[in-house]
This record gives sequence, C-alpha cells and structure tokens, in this order.
Amino acid sequence: MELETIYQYVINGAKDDAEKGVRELLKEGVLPDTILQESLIPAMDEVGNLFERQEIFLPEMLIAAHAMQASMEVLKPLLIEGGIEPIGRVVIGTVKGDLHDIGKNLVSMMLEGAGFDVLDLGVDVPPEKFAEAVEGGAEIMGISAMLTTTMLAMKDVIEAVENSNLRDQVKIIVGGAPVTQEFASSIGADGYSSDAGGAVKAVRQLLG
Ligand code: B1M
Repeated sequence: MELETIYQYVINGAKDDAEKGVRELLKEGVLPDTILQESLIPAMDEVGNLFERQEIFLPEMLIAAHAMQASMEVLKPLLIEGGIEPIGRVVIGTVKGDLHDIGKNLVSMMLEGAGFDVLDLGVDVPPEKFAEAVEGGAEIMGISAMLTTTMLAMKDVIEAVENSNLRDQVKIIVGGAPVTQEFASSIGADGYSSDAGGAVKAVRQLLG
C-alpha cells in the first residue's frame, strides 16, 4: 500500500478503501504521523483546491471529509497514548456558525496524546457554552474557526468569557486555516498555532 493511494482514496471519498488502506499501511510499519502528514492532510488541502477551482462541489467535499474522518478514527488510538495522568484541563470547540471539525479534532487528539484532559464541545458552539466550560474548571480554552466569516466569532467567545468575569482563570489559544498570529493578538487571545503539533507546544507554554 502506498501513501499516494490513500491520498487518492480520500480525495475520491472512498471511505472504506481509505480506512482499509490506512490499516494496511500501519501493518506495514508506516508511522501514524507519517500517514497523517504525508497522505491525509495533503489530501484535504487538495480537496480545498479542487473546491476553490470549482472542479468539485460541496457533496464531494463532504464525502472526502468522511473518508478523512474514518481514516483518522483508525489513527486516533495510536496518536493518543493511553494511561497518562492528566496534566491540565482543556476545553475546545469550533465557533458558532462553523461546521468544520477535522482540524479541531486533530488538535484535540494531539492534546489528549500529550496528557491533557480534553473536553470537546464540538462544532457551532455559542460563546456562552465556551464560557460555561471555564466555570467547569478548564484552564485552557482552544477555539477553532475555518472560515474568514466565522473567525470573527472568536472575539465574541473571548468577550463572553470576560463578561462572565472568568478571563483571568483561563488561557485562550486560537487556530484554524484563516487565523494568524496578528489576528489572534488583535482579539486578545493568549496563544496561536497554525497546526496541531504547535497547539500542544503553545498550550504547554501557556501553562508554564
Ligand atoms: Co469547507 N471551506 N466549507 N467544508 N472546507 C474550506 C475551509 C475552504 C478554505 C475551501 C475553499 O474554498 N478552498 C472554504 C473557506 C473559505 C474562506 O472562508 N476563506 C470553505 C467553505 C467556503 C465552506 C462552505 C461555506 C461551502 C459552502 O457551503 N458553499 C461550507 C461552510 C459550512 C459551515 O461551516 N457553516 C463548508 C463546508 C465544508 C464541509 C462540511 C463540506 C467540510 C467540513 C467537514 C468537517 O470538518 N467535518 C469542508 C471541508 C472538508 C473543507 C476543506 C476542504 C478541508 C478542511 C480540513 O478539514 N482540512 C477546506 C479547505 C482547506 O482547508 N484546504 C474548506 C484538514 C485539517 C487537518 O486542517 O482544518 O486547517 P485544518 O486544521 C489544521 C489547522 O488549521 C490547525 O491545526 C489543524 C491541524 O494541523 N487548527 C488549529 C485548526 N483548528 C485549530 C485550533 C487551534 C490551533 C490550531 O487552537 C485551538
């Protein structure tokens, strides 16, 4: 099985083949992170390019996302090392109006793998729900957004936390394709990362 074959399966939305192919690659000794970085993530990038060029449309993009998610489910237990004592509590979610969750799930998985206790609020999460999770004891909040329109809702989340007088109890990290360090600073986030691995580093730094 080749990494390139999985890449094509995901682009074509061949969910069962992609899932089976990932299992085969693992059996052949290919590392989970290699499959993720060299096959699955580039496939989603290409899906985005095809969509942008109107060579595929929403249904195809959705089917490809399902193939990606099924493949990630196979990798998940391997990316998350079990049995580690939680080193901090993180709440994470995708902002209101935004249904993209593949990147957020990846960040969530990496944080779990690094030993954090992660509460994933899912997608389309209203600001108040994020704030409630801080009351529940989260020390770190991760906010994800994938659209240039919805990234603005990150500011609403931070304001909701401020309005609940909880801002000094939590460090906030933001990310997602359209988000930049400059934007993160402008809305008063404490941290930013462009990828899942960097998110773990940023969270560790924020917790000192
Ligand atoms: Co959407 N979509 N989509 N989509 N989609 C994009 C984002 C887009 C760039 C495609 C394009 O036009 N090229 C474009 C956004 C344009 C823009 O705003 N500038 C777009 C659009 C327009 C839309 C719709 C509006 C389309 C429509 O309806 N006409 C619609 C919006 C729906 C909504 O949310 N309300 C829509 C819908 C969808 C699907 C539902 C079909 C599906 C999502 C399925 C799902 O997530 N369950 C989908 C997909 C799959 C994509 C693309 C192709 C792939 C996204 C992805 O999963 N990437 C995407 C194009 C692209 O990104 N190349 C696109 C792989 C993933 C691992 O990467 O999510 O970037 P990413 O996550 C990274 C980093 O960003 C970072 O770490 C992750 C891992 O390294 N990161 C964080 C993410 N969150 C973080 C949080 C952190 C730190 C780092 O800290 C907390």
